[in-house]
Amino acid sequence: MEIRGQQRLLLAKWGAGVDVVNYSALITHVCHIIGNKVDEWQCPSCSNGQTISCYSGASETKGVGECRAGTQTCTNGQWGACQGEVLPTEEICDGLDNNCNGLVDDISPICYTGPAGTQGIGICKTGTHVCENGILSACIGVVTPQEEVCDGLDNNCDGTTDEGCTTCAVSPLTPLTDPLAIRMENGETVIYDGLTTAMQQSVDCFSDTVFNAGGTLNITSAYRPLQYQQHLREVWDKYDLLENTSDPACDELKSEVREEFQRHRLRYRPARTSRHTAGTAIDASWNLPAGQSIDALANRCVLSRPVANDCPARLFRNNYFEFKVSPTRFSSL
Ligand SMILES: [Ca+2]
Ligand SMILES: [Ca+2]
Ligand SMILES: [Ca+2]
Ligand SMILES: [Ca+2]
Ligand SMILES: [Zn+2]
Repeated sequence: MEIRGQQRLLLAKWGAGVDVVNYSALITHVCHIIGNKVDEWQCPSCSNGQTISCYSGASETKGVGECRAGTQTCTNGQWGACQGEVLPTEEICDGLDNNCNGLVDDISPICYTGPAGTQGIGICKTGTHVCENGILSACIGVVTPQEEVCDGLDNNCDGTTDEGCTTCAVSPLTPLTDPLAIRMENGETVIYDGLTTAMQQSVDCFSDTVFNAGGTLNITSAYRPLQYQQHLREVWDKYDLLENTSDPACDELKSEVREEFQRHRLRYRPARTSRHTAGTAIDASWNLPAGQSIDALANRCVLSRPVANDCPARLFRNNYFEFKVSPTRFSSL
C-alpha cells in the first residue's frame, strides 16, 4: 500500500504507541479514530473478506426468472466487482424468462418468407412465429406472392393490381336466388308448385281426359318462376352479344353462356314474362287415337291454345302445344 503525504503526517501523529503489524491495520485503526474526514486518507470502506449481495439491473427484475443477485467481496479495504450476477437479456424461445418480467417466452416474432421487396405490398403480409415449449413454430399467417388473377387484388405483390387483365364489356349472368328457379336450373323442368289452383284442376282433368280417350299426355313445362324466365332471356341476349365479340377478356363468360344456351335449348328469344310465370300455362305433347281432337279434349278442362305471346315459333310443331286456362270458366263447369 502506498503511503501518501497526509497519511505520512498522520502516521507520525497517531502511529506512535499503536501496536500494529502492518500499514493496513494501522490505517484501519486511524480511520476508526478520526473517521473518513480527510479525502487523501482513503479510509477502507470494508473489512477484508467481508461479502455483500449486489445487483446492477433494475431492482424489480432481481430474483425474477433467470435473474440473480451476485456477490461483492472486500479486498484491501475496497469492494470488488459484483461477481456471479445474472442480468436481464433479450427474451428468446427457450422455455426460460430471459428478460425477467415474470413471463416465460413472452415473444411472437414477426416473420416473412416471401421475396425481398414484396412484404406489405398487395396481399402480401407478415406472419408470426409462435413460441411453444421452447420451440418456435413456422411462420403462421404469412401471405407470400401468388399468381396474378383478375380479382381486384394485387396477388403477386408487385405493386400493380390485375395487370394483364381487361374487363369484358358484357357483365356476368345474374345469379339465381329463387329456390324454384334454382330447381329448374338444376334440371327439374316440370314444376307444378306455383300453378294457380284453377290451372292445377285443369291439368288433372286434362290428364284424365286424354287417358280416358285412349291417348297419352306428356307435360313438358308447367310453372316457371319469373327469375327463371328472366334467366332464359338473359342467356339469349348475352349469347348474341358474346358471339359477336372477340375480346379475350370475354372468353370465360362466352363459354359459360354458350353452354347455358345449349343446355336450355333456346330457339327463340324468351318473353319478358309469360303465362308460365303467372302459373296459368303448361307445355305438353301427346299421342291420340285417330279421330280424337286434342283441342276438344282440352276444352272440356277449360284449356285452350295457343298462347300468342309466348314461344310462337314452337307452336304447332311436333304435336307440341301450350295451353292456358281461364279460371272463371273453370268455376262454371
Ligand atoms: Ca419474459
Ligand atoms: Ca425465453
Ligand atoms: Ca400484381
Ligand atoms: Ca389480381
Ligand atoms: Zn341456365
